[in-house]
Amino acid sequence: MAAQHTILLVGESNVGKTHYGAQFLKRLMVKACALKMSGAPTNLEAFNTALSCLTEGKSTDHTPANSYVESVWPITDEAGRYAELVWPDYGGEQVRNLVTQRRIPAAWRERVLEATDWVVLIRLHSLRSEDDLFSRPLQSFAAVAPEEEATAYEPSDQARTVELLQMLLYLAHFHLDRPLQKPRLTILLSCWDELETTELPADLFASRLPMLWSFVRSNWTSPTIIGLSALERALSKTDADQEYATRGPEEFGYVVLSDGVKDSDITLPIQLLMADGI
Ligand SMILES: Nc1nc2c(ncn2[C@@H]2O[C@H](COP(=O)(O)OP(=O)(O)OP(=O)(O)O)[C@@H](O)[C@H]2O)c(=O)[nH]1
Ligand SMILES: [Mg+2]
Repeated sequence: MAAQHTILLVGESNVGKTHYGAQFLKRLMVKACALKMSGAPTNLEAFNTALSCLTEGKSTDHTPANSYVESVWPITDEAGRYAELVWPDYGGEQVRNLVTQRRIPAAWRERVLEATDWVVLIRLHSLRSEDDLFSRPLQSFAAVAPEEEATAYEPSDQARTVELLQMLLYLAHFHLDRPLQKPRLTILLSCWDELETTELPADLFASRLPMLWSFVRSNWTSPTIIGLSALERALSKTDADQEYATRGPEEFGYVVLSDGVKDSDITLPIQLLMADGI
């Protein structure tokens, strides 16, 4: 029986969801990965613009805030396992709004309930590292006038992400009395090339976002942390990258697996989920 892998792909605006989707799809189309397209994909429109920009060596635009499209890609892996991959593309503001408005639209509730695997994209380079008790002396917090503090309060990027995961877990009726095996959680540290690091993805994650790491590690039995560079380098919206245009976008992009091994097959995070079974 065909497994349906409905990915709950979670990422705020500007983390690289659209470029990853387009690069993934391109790999499937030109057969430059271990996964094979084994039927007709549907709803490719969401990625058409991105695909044509990448072919010219340019990056594509921000996805409109209210848009939400699901594309379905029938795929088989090297062991012959078949899956329908349901891949969404949407404006990342929707994810930010779930937390700030503390209301889950019905459509998002359904998506959370239907998802088999959770894949969270985090772009470390654009996250703020907050001042806290560990980086500033206590007096500097006491010195802030109470009213000022009240208006300026905003949860940190880490706290917001923990809150988001907690809301999703609650919605999906998962209990945290023991660490979860399902839904499997994969964290992709996107735009890995920007970080210019040789650290292991999990080590970097743990040192940059210790609170989030601790939440993830204590609530999932085996979270997977992978570095992802869907593009391999920064692209401009206006000036074409000639090498991209001549060699083709499928020649660019890589993942850094948990053990630090770099691989040009950016579909690997999904292959790992398929190999693990449902
Ligand atoms: N350096 C580098 N830049 C990347 C990579 N992937 C995406 N980008 C850039 O990051 C920016 C955001 O990428 P998008 O794919 O549009 O992000 P998104 O998550 O779809 O954002 P919204 O549509 O606003 O939700 C774009 O300017 C991309 O060119 C990468 O692997 N490396
Ligand atoms: Mg987008």
